[in-house]
Amino acid sequence: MNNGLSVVKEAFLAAERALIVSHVNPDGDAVGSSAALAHILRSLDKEVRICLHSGIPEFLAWMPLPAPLVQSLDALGGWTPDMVIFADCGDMRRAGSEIEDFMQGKKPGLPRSGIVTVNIDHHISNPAFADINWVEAQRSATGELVGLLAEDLGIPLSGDLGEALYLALVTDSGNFSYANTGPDSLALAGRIVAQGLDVARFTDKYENTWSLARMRLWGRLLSEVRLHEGGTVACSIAPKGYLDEAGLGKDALEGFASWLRKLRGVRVGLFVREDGPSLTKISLRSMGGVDVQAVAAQFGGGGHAAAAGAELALAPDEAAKQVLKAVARLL
Ligand SMILES: [Mn+2]
Repeated sequence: MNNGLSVVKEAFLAAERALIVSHVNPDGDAVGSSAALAHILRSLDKEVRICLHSGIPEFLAWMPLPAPLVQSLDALGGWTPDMVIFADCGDMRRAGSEIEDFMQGKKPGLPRSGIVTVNIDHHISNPAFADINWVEAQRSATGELVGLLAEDLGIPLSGDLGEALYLALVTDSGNFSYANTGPDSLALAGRIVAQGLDVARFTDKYENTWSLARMRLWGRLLSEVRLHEGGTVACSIAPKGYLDEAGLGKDALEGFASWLRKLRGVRVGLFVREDGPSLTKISLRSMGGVDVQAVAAQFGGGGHAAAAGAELALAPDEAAKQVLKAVARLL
């Protein structure tokens, strides 16, 4: 059941100790929404903790968090929440196996009973897994919902809160360029800027931070892009050795998949990244209404119609072959 903003607002006002969780390998929407929710709850004088199982990636390390960050429920020590909020999690598994255990009442030391769970998200496949669910799939970012919640509570979108929300919006809308960009997301961004966000300073902090090694790695990958299906599918493969040689982590490839959409005539971009032996991450991006979420789902992943991903227990070349076949069937 989808409850909407007002039920979430009541739960926020009633809670005393809130734990915010988001998905593993968090992106700007996950981190921005989590930070923004923490700002909101701090404004309401609640105790807040944030749990991100894989921590904050280096490219988002500059984001100020108004609450302690932990990477596991055990690290909370004796602190027990009375509300757990899922931000930007298409399903409960995305928050990590430990959180899933908690949801199933199987986490030692943290009983499921007596804790209200809240699910705020914009993934179309979200099964409304919490006690209270606010899922709007047409929203560009989870941060868009969080911004509406802040406004409904009368909390100004200024300072660090505005910046966290803006990060969420620009991340999931591709700097307001994807099909999910609409009047609502642009108007919210406008209200954030009207309340003081300096767009150029934000861009300097967030975008203009590349190392020469990263730029050269992208150049190498761009020079190796291959076209398939009569030029409608672009594929790029990043063997782990490329990152190792460049002395870079996988963060350095954040955003690369979306870059493939720039090729004229391409309807689907496939980016294949080798993370380890027989462990490959695939990222799919699409244009013109091709639903790549359906392809990602075939491989146990998920996401949105125009941006989806999955992890495959295969070598990168084999993963690319299988996913390209599934994409071809879709076109
Ligand atoms: Mn999102």
